[in-house]
Amino acid sequence: MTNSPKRNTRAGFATRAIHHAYNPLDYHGALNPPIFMTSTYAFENASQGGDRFAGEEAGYIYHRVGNPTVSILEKRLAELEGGEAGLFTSSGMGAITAAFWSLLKAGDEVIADITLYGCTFSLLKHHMARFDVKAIFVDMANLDELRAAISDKTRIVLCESPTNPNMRLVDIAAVAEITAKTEAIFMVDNTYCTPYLQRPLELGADLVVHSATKYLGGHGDLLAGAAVGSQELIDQLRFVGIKEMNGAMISSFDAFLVMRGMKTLQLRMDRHCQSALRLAQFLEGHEAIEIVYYPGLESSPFHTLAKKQMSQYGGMIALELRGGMDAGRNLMDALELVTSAVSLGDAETLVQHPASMTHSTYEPEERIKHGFTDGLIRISVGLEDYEDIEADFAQALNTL
Ligand code: 3LM
Repeated sequence: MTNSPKRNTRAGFATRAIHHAYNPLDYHGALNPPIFMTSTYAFENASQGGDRFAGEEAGYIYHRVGNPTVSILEKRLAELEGGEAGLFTSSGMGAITAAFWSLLKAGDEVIADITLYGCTFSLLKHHMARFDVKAIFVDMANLDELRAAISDKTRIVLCESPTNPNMRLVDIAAVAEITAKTEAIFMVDNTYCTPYLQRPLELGADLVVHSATKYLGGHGDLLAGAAVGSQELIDQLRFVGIKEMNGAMISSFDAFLVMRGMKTLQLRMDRHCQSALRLAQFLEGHEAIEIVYYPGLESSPFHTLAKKQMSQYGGMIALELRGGMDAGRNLMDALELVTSAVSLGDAETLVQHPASMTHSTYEPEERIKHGFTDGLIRISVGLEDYEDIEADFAQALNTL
């Protein structure tokens, strides 16, 4: 697998997203990487097999530990995130649990921001506790809360930015400065941004995780996850978390689909961001709407931070209607083009109600404590003609 310097180094983002870590001439000229559909790999002889298992010789052994199609994708994402090594998994939760299983032991503590994707929250709050790993939730917009919570038991500090579902931002460089003085690994879920909008490793984070189901795949047709970090960290995730604990290896077919999606990542993200900014501005001016949460709006308390750490403001919007939860559900039902569905980052504009869907893992009083209300509606702005998206929201809002 040649990573030809002529083709790949110091090229722009889109060029690397299309070419990095693959040279067609290494594979019979095939423009696209072959999909290696194999669970196991033949050894030349017994000693070679033994050497591979012992890590004394490079080479593939078994799909759960590595596959040539997946390797190309892993190198490509690592390159785009600015990390040494990458790992792809069968889902975003597969990547997050691979990190937890690999890095945590009984007695450790994880400090997480108050707002997280619902299943990540539940994993920390309910399930890690069963293994004597304590989760401490702090408002990471308040760095003093973080400083006060960190101790020698802190093994992982975790945040999303922007947060799912309420679009709060965490100052990644500021958190990294604090965690750098400790033994803790600072892990950022970069699903909402992708490396095109934000590169947490360059801001000082140690580990980036993704739900590649979302913008990286980009077409709502697969489930995948990823992690990027130092070779040492990624080796731990691969050889402990994936190989011996959760087994959440991505299929080579899904790896091919993610690679196909990533070829248009920059184009798609530009469009998601442009349409989301316009829609947020339109929604903010509408009389039925109480508040719009979007870091691109001048009114957002996170606008200055967004300009500092993101190159654009992303494709996700959250809002509260004046009529609260009932109005939110009525809005969802009145939309005609826009689809009611969870997930995000697809070509289709999607709308969902976090309190009863993605974030129903929080108790009602927890949702308030963790920064979002039962009336919140989340929009994943798609790639349709902007005018059609706005027209659908306009007609649906007018029915309220
Ligand atoms: C959702 N989110 O609609 P998978 N990290 C973040 C995420 O948003 C997600 C994951 C990790 C949604 C999925 S809800 C049933 C649908 C920031 C997923 C987990 O395992 O690939 O789904 O990633 O917000």
